[in-house]
Amino acid sequence: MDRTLIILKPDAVQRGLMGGIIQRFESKGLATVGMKMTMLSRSVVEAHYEMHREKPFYGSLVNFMTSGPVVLMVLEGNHAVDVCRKLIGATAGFKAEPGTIRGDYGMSGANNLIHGSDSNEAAKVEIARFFKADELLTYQPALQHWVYDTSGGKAQ
Ligand code: D4T
Repeated sequence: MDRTLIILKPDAVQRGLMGGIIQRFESKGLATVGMKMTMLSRSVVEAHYEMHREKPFYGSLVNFMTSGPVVLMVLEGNHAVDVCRKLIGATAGFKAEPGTIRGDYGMSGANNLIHGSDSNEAAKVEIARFFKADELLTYQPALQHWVYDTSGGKAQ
């Protein structure tokens, strides 16, 4: 099974969209193996968005991400990274397709509600950045054999 890091950004928390967003991941069949609400420090946000350091929006992005509480989640499932990126939609709310989280809930290219890792490699780094090993839980989701075909001994 693959894992991905999700951040419900400060606008999602302030707008009361946490439940609606989390519901989509649960309904899809992803398992939540880690979740916590916190305020991010500037240093951790700067590390997370290091690849954008030279971009004109970097300063406002760091300010935005540290402006209020966020929810950090680790979701698990087959192809979790790609599945979540599809559910999340294009970066800017005004471009994202209806039916996606950003397409349904957002208008902005900056206040875009949610982050999802963009590769398995990035997910590993990001999960380690935001979660200690003992904050990630291993358990058997009760409905897993209905979400997947597990008849061959593997979830497919
Ligand atoms: P994140 O990383 O937040 O999931 O967003 P994306 O993966 O979809 O998009 P990104 O890395 O290109 O952008 C990171 C972050 O920067 C903000 N942003 C982006 C912005 O404020 N202005 C911009 O012009 C762009 C491109 C939004 C998301």
